[in-house]
Amino acid sequence: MAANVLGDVLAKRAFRVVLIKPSHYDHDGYVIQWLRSTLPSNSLASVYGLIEECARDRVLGPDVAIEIEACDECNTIVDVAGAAKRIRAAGGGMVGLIGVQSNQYPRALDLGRQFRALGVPVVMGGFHVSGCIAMLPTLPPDLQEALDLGIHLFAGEAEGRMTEVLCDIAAGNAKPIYNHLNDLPEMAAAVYPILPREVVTRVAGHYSSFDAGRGCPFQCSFCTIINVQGRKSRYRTPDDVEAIVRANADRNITRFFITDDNFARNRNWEPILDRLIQLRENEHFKIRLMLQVDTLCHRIPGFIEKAARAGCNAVFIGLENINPESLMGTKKRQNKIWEYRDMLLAWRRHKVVTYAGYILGFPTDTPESIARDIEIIKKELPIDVLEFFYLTPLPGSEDHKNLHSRGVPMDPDLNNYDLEHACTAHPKMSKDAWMNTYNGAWSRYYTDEHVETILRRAVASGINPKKVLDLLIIFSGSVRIEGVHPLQFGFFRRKVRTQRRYGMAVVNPLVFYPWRAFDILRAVGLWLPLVRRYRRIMARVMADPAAPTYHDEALRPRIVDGETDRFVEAFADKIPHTHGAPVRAALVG
Ligand code: B12
Ligand code: SF4
Repeated sequence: MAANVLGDVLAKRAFRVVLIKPSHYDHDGYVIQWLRSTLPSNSLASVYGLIEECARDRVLGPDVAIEIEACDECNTIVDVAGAAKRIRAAGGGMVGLIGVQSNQYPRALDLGRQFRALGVPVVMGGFHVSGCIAMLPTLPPDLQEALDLGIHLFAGEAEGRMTEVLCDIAAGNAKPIYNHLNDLPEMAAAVYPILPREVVTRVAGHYSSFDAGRGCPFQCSFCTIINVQGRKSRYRTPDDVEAIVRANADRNITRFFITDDNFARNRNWEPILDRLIQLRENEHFKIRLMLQVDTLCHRIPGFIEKAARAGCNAVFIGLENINPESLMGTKKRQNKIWEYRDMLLAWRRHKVVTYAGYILGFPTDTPESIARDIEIIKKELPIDVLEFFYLTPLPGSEDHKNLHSRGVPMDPDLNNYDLEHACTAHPKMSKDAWMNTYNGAWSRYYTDEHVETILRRAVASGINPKKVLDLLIIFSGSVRIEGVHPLQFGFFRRKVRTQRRYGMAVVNPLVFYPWRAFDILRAVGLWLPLVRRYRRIMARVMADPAAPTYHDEALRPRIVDGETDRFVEAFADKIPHTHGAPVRAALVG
């Protein structure tokens, strides 16, 4: 773990805060962790920044130095006994379990249990705690279990509230639950996320993160965010964003994942991008950005152009589904499928790689309709990376609340709420059919033929094909080889024999290590041929003199000479009559 001792050497006492962002368990009960992870944890950076502020302000008294250490369990093995020893050696402190999602809750509880057994105070926060407390009428048994272990729960956002928590823990009179859900902090001038360089460099590509805003105006029923962070846009100022970039640049970090769920709806997007453009173009900061946006972002004048000038080279788009019926059913009314291609082409014109999320298991979905839709996407939409998720009733969402209040059975194992498992029954697909459809979706999209098409489209659009190739390798192999979603992927999987899920037996070393050796060889034996195959495809594309002029249906603007594209025609009878929607007669007539 990286230690950042902020205490003044003259301080007489120390209070050590150990921040851990827990991971979750695989099917064998081992923690999903890697030598290097691929995405940074913004929750960890946010809480680190807040504790650092408390340390600077000496909130526990002028003679108490607050020491902080932080780790993301996705890329670091947690040494529970060692951390407890360091807290004792400091003379006191606490463990913070940070940004705990529902799927990470069982792992967080296991870590909490071990620290509590060693007498260390533990506080847990994040979306599971906040989502459950925000949406459920009573405390669910899993949260009660944490309270019974003496773990303190924090619901809501911690900006401006961390001093209270630290002081209460230090005084030994912390509350069981801190609930700030009805009191969302302003983000202007709020303390910003930051991490020491040695924590950031455990993420491949040395990406750091910050949220330029919170809250989203839309109302998707599967979403937890609106019920925890609200529907009103709260945002940081350009000055704060500049300060974040400068603080990171001082640590030689200039790549950022801006974690706003929908940066296009951040009311301050333009001044923020203008400031980043200024830093890049006038002061030559080598800023690189990944953004999350909605499918209507191309309608905002200047948005895509400014995002690209500010350094955005990759964008996550919540496509979710191409069937308008499914989108309406989950209140995702803002997704207009007839605009998808224009939006994707607009990003391509600025050489930005597009990732699109696709949710499987809407009530009208069947294995056949999903197979058909994926084929339509491959042919008609110029997406680079497509990633699949199960429609999941995440605690904190309206879907979860409704199922809970109607007593509909849901998977009792929270570890499965990772959008990679079927957590409740589907009206048209059995659990097995849904699972096969999910696994089949990856194979159906990432065929060698389509990988070649994506690479050809990249070359024709001037997008760096090497970057696209690396992504295609990861997204194609992650689920099929490592058994984890690409958003949880990292480089070189680690499995610690002794860190197994609570209640599962620790395997004898004579059995574990040969099994693990076989496990590693199996993965290498699957990755190598995949990498070689994709590189051969790339070599073929690059050697083709016609590659720069490649053209296909997906690269064709939506309306040419008054003719509408076939993508929209396929769903003509399902498109609702909303403002701007193509009229059915015009499509099929
Ligand atoms: C960035 C992000 C990621 C990143 C990084 C993870 C991270 N948490 O930083 C990546 C891409 C890795 C990721 C992946 C996944 N994510 Co994600 N992610 C987000 C996102 C968009 C932003 C997180 C963030 O930075 N929020 C801002 C911070 C400041 O808020 P916060 O985490 O709640 O922390 C505040 C408080 O909770 C509190 N707090 C938190 N911890 C603690 C601890 C203590 C001691 C105290 C006092 C206070 C405290 O203080 C913080 C500051 O105010 C959120 C949505 C959102 N708007 O938050 C989804 C979200 C957290 N993710 C979600 C999910 C489901 C996933 C995945 C499982 C799904 C998937 N396959 O994509 C994977 C899991 C993989 C993994 N190993 O993490 C869900 C979780 C819902 C739930 N009930 O579990 C969310 C809410 C989005 C959604 N779909 O609804 N995610
Ligand atoms: S657009 Fe995204 S963040 Fe906004 S409500 Fe829908 S799922 Fe949630």
